[in-house]
Amino acid sequence: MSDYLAILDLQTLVDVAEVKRLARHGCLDIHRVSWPLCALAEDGRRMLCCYSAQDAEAVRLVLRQQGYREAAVVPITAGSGGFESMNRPDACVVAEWAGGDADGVRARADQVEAALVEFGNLVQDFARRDGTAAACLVGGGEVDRVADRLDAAGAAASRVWRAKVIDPRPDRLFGAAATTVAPPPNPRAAGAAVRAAAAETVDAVVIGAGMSGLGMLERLLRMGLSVRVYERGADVGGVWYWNRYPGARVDSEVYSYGYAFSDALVRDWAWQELFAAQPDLADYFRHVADRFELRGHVRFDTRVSAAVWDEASGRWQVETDTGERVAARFLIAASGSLTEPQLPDYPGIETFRGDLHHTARWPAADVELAGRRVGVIGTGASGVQVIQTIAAKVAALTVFQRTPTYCVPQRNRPLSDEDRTRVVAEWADILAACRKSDGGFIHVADRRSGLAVTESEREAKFEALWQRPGFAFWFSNFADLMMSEEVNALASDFVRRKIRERVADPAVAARLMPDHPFGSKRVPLENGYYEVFNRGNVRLVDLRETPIEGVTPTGIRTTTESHPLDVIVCATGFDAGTGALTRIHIQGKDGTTLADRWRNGPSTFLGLLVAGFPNLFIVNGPHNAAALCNAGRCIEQNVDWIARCLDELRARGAVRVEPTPAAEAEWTEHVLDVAAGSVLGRMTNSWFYGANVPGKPRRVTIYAAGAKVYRQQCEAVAAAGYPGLMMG
Ligand code: NA7
Repeated sequence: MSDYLAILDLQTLVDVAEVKRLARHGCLDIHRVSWPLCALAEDGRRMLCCYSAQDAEAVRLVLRQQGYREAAVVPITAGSGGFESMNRPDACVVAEWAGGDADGVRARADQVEAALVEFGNLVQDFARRDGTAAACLVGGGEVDRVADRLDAAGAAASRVWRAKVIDPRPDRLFGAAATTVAPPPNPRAAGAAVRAAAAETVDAVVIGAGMSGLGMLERLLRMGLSVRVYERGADVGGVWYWNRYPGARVDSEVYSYGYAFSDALVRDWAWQELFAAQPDLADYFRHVADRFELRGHVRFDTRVSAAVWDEASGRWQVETDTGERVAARFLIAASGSLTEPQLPDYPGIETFRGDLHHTARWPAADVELAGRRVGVIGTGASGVQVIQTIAAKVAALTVFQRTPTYCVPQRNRPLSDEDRTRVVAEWADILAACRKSDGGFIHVADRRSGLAVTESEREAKFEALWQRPGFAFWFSNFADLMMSEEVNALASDFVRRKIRERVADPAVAARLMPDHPFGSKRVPLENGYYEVFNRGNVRLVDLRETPIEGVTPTGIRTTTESHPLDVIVCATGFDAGTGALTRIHIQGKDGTTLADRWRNGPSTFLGLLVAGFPNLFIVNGPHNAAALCNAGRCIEQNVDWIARCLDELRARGAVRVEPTPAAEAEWTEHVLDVAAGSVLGRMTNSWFYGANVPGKPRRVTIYAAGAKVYRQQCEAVAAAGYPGLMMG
């Protein structure tokens, strides 16, 4: 790795939050560029950025994808200890020299140092590799005086300006976010993560302001608790803040998806489509935050970097990447199950010269696709939505498919006033249906076995479900669809026949037909997906026949061919279930981190609590039903359960809750058994099992018995007085 410098002339005003946002852009991970230092001009119009990267081209690609197309990238030497050893004040004066000066070489750097020595704090002299001075940061002094001293020394700078010094990296403790499971840090050494007790104390810290975080916040405020929420994004919405890719939309009938805690909200919010698109969902969450006055409790652009349980005070000591510290009795992880994007690690990916984006880090300013050659890697729910949305706009679309998926028709449509009136009138019935559904959707399973009917009845049932919108085919199907291999095989065959009917070229149709059990991987909903492959500008590349060998500066190379591309879209999924939690240094009572505890896979009690981590609740994480559910309903149930558990503590005069190791072991074993006994156990090559993340242990992360059974389990624990939990 080498060090590089770029000085950016900013067209729009930039502030610290914007720098932090830029630092989270997925292109830094993709091109393996570390951005350890930024000096931002006080007027927000200029920025000096230092990078460590493989080569200057990688830095240029990052800058291009962040919207800075013209920036010059200069190789520099960053001092003997590199950026880490630098003495960083909060503010500095930047002096910069344009162009090289062959004669100046070493002398110039010496002159600069001599001129500035009086200021006592020459932070860094960024010499070009050819020896000429490029820029320097001066920790003390005023702009005019620095400029005068340089003039007097014969080393006049082309510009001198005052700046704030920022470490843009999102995670101070472990460096740039890893794209694979982070190796567990040494708990003792990392115990220094939270260096001093926090000055401020709140009842609860909530991590994340997505659907779970806002729902939890609203509930805790109603209970009279003081709450601080930390959110990595610049606004509320979670999944709907980050997943801005073309065609992103919800797979739940949207009226059954929103919050149910306020009848007035249900009555007033006018959804426009049966399956709302991302911009409408983002609007909805902004509306909720404003209407229920939640924003004031949220710190945006702030990532929780560490939370350490302090046994003496019985509190979590929480630290953020902005250096904020707060102590909290309860730590509630509302960090989501599908949060950490997973990028492919094909050799050469960092050399690609076009635009390369992960669906979950799509830039706010839309990416130019019209008339360009686009490659999409991945055909899960996100890939299917992108592909069907952009196929008609781009010059050429190449779909790189590793595993075909069973897609069922979404049958989206606009909602009318009449629809909305009906939803309000039938609201109680809608919620009741969701409670009966295995997925928390309005789709409730047929109570019959698929083998208890005649072949023609079964076929008629499959066809009727196929014609209905949403997940009817999955969740209103025969009761044993996911448990009986035979019934599942019949349903799988039905969907394969549908694919064959819709794709003109039989060879392409064959490649699009999955051979794993229906529902053992997440089923995408589609609107015209299969017809895309009948278009002249679309090509399907089956990676099982011709794997990708690598990415080149101009495209993707498989074992047989080079595919020239202008844009690569990685719809390659997430480090699901555990990824968001293991990337935070969450340290329990014996000094062990959660990442360490889950080294061999997650282990939880009800997917909500973890032994050894007192007062930590997980709203949407591994081993609870929320990850594979109509999220609104499952999240709401978990929020409710956690809130009632806190009420119970209050009623008992207790301040601490933690599951026993035995209760945790029992629940975890149950989760593994259920998965093994269902058709899921026959297809462990999915994110349900962590298979999409190299090095991640293969252990099921979802609760395969579904939302209805999960609710019953949680209710049984509450009704029995919380056996398995230690309260004190
Ligand atoms: P998914 O469902 O995890 O899909 C990811 C897709 O990307 C899937 O087709 C993967 O193939 C493919 N993939 C992943 N890594 C690679 C590499 N290295 N090379 C080629 N193909 C790859 O993620 P989504 O974002 O679509 O959906 C996630 C959830 O978001 C979804 O379930 C909804 O709940 C919303 P594979 O199947 O692993 O062979």
